[in-house]
Amino acid sequence: MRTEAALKDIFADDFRIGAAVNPLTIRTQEELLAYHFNSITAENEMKFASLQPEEEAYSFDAADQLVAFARRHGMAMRGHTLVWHNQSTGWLFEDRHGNPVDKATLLGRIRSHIQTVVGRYKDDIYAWDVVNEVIADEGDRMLRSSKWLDIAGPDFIARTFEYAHEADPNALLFYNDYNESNPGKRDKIYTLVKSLLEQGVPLHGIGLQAHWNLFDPSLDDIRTAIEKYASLGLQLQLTELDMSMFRFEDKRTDLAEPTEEMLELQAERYEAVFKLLREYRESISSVTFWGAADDYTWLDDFPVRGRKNWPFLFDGQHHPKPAFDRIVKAIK
Ligand code: HAH
Repeated sequence: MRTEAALKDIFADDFRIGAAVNPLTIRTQEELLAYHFNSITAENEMKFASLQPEEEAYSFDAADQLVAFARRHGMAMRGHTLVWHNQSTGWLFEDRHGNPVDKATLLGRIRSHIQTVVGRYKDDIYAWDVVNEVIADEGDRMLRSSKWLDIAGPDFIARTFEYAHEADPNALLFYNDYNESNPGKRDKIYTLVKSLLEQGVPLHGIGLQAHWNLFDPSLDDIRTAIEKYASLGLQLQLTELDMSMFRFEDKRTDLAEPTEEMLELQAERYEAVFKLLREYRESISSVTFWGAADDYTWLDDFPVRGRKNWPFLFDGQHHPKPAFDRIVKAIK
């Protein structure tokens, strides 16, 4: 039996508390998820390659299981993601001879995909990450190079939002990206979204992935990013929050457990972050972690092979960590 307060209750007046899940974790973490969280996102199961691995041969089994889990527990569900340069499939960009398709064919295929997928989950999914990670990380260049950009030009972004809106006029549509608090990338994300809004594109929110670590980004940079995005009059969601124990450049692989010092730093950092997020509760409608507890995270083995990570508020046994206790103490 759990005695700690539930995250979803602590933040009930502020924002939803979500977790990314998969068919394994809805079994292994069911009790934790049901107790603390009131929203889920499919970690991989609604990406293009998972849903339509071959043309017109959809596989909905795994995604449907997650949707059923959300229903059973009365949770909200976010959709992730419709257009992304990764976890897509070769066939989408090619004709049957392996040559690149033209722009009309590519847009026709994504429109049909969106009609099918967004249409199918209309009653269950209230918000979609429509376009994921199209901004370039480095330099002045705005859009990252991709097959999308090569074939369709920058238009694919606006068209994809229009198709999603057409498929479900009630869904909230998000642009989602990482390194969102980095000043250079922040300004590019802002500029892209602003120009989409000026073109009348149906876009309702910005997803800040928030793959952060103990040291970066600074609280000041997070705050400035939130204020800048919120100034567009959109709602914001943290869509993939985790707090890695390691700096991005850190390659160490010697730890079997987090040190006391790491757990303490992580507690301070989570406390400060959630205090800050609460200041912006008028703009932030949901905070989703990219997982739920330290027994499973995409950061195990990424980006450093053979290294475990402990980025969440709950440990490998699903017990509250120091970071959880600090948040509760700071908020109530
Ligand atoms: C996110 N990318 C993706 O949005 C999510 O779908 C995936 O499961 C994990 C992380 C973040 C990212 C990346 O994939 C590679 C390098 C940097 C950041």
